Amino acid sequence: MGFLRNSIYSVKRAVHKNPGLYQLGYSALTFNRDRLSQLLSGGRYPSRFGGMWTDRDDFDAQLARRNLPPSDQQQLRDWHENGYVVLPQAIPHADIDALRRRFDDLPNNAPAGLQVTLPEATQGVPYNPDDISVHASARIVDCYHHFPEARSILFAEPVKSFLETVLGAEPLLTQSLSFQYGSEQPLHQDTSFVIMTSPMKFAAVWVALEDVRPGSGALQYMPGSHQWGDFLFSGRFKHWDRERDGEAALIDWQTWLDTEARKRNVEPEVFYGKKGDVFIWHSGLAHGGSPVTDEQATRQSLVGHYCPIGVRPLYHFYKPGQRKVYASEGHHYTTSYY
Ligand SMILES: O=C(O)CCC(=O)C(=O)O
Repeated sequence: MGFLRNSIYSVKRAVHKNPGLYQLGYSALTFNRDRLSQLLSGGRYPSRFGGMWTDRDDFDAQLARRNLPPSDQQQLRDWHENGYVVLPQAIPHADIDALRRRFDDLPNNAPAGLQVTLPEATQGVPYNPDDISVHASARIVDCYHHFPEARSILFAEPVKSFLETVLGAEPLLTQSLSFQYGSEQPLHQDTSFVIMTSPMKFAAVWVALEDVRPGSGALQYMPGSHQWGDFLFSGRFKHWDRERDGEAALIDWQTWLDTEARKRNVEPEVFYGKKGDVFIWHSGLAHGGSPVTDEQATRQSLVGHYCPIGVRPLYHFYKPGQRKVYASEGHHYTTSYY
């Protein structure tokens, strides 16, 4: 498998020198019916990379066709306009306490091979409790693979039902991040780093595992930014690739986000969720972690990223050993780490 992966990376490096060829190969490799149907709909989305039915310019007609109860319709109008929704108290506290007990126990009893990502490392590193500290932006990745308690939360009925509605199919959980402290990650759109075969057709779920306190680095976001159109990496791509685009492209993208926000007078808003509240954002919504000003304040939270079944995370192609889709109690997930 290592040989296959190295070969894939060598081909990728070679075609980086020709972005047109890269784009052609990339499109052929990631071709799927879902993406095709978005392309055939002929420019109905604010992004040239398509999106969900809720992004279409005939959203009102699409909504009317679905015959939903009035409260669901309002929620979907908010999602369409703002790019996020809040599901208050969607997760039972007992489920959260069960997962927190797992986390509390990690320093003594971590699952074999558990991984963490750190901003300075390009890949996951083995879990080490010393890495989990304030300002470290450490994230335990895909804990749902190890802990059924995390799957209960990430597939809680209100969460799964909303995702299924906007994605138009059963959600496939492709990645999770667990935070002990605020991430302090600059405002960004997931589409640059979380790569799916339908680049705009995925969503993220943020679960408050405790009440979010001022100073703990609350989640912040730019309402409506999912409709700002496309920043193109190397003039063609929705996602960033370090080798292809370089670090400087990330600065250009940040500048673009700032400019688009200023044009529309949009300021970041902050989510002070209570334990059990859920914030769901659209793949294109600019969001991040606000600065941590109280170093004693934890901000325990769990994030999941999902695409619809039928779409795939790109790691299924460049990490062929990680293509497996796991079934668990009627839900489906996949992981690039385990
Ligand atoms: O929770 C946060 O502070 C940010 C999380 C985030 O940006 C992400 O998961 O994409």
